Amino acid sequence: MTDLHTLQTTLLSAINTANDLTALDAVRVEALGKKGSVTALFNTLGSLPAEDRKAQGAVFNTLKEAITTALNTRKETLEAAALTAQLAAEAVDVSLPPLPLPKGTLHPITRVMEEVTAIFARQGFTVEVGPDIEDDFHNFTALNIPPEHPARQMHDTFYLEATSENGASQLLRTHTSPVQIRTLKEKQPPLRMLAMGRTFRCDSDMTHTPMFHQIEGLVIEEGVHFGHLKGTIENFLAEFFEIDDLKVRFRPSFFPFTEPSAEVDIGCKKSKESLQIGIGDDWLEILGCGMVHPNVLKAAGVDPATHQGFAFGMGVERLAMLKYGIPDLRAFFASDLRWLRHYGF
Ligand code: 2NM
Repeated sequence: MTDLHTLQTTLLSAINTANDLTALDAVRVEALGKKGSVTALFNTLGSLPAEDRKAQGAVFNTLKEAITTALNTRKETLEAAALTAQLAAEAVDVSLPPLPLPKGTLHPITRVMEEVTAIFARQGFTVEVGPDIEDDFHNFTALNIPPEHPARQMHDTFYLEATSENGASQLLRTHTSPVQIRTLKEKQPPLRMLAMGRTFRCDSDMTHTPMFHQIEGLVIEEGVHFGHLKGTIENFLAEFFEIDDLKVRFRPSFFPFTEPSAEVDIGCKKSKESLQIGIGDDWLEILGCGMVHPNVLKAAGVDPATHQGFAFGMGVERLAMLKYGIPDLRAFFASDLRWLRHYGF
């Protein structure tokens, strides 16, 4: 009996200290396998007197059941621990992007806006922002485009159905100039700023998309004159197109918000197949500019008697097409991955 008790204690201890399922199964085979220690006990029954067999068999069965129960309990514990460990090891954060990480690129529009920002930042310009949804005052009236002015029709404005709190009609800004008005109202001159971003005009064909991008600049400083405007623009274009002796031409023009106004061309060579910037005797229109109209300064709370300034504006898609040789405007917004990978940076 003492032997049986020792055997049970030894086996139970081995079961409860088995650290994994393999070790536990080894204990099971040691006890209950064909040549196991508990199996061996049952093999002794045959040699016992018939009247003792039943009682002794019951004792062995009790032992076997105790061992079997302990094996099953330990097995469940080890399996649960193994599952917990496996779940922890295989944990996946489904919010992460797939690996290997797909490589993204900068859209050419973003690239141009960053390049222009870098060039003007060296001259002390800041970048200012304003809303895409504007009111009539900031988009038109303050820019010397009063109601019934023909320039309003030129802009093919998208009007919203809702009106703003003061009853004024809301619209999608047709240029980034309202950002200049808002900035001037808030900050005191001297001011050197850029506004850039989305603009909207109800126009869609080979060379127009209803949403496009503009970059505009404004400098308001005492004593600023057209010479500063010319120098700023010439320097910018040479830097942007990376051509030191780029030919630049100013042509008289008209904008309601500037007086005098000019359109600026750069020297190029046009042929049927291609366009080369920096060589040749042809001209390519690239931006508009001028001295800010006194009415615009007044509308923004600046006294035209003490301050003047210049402003300029250009289309981002056009700059990108010229600098990077992108032929088709409408591809900019088609979200074609092959195009984005080809022209992205
Ligand atoms: C252009 C051409 C000429 C311009 C004017 C202003 C403001 F708000 F200061 F009056 N911002 N941008 C301007 C002037 C824009 O784009 C072709």
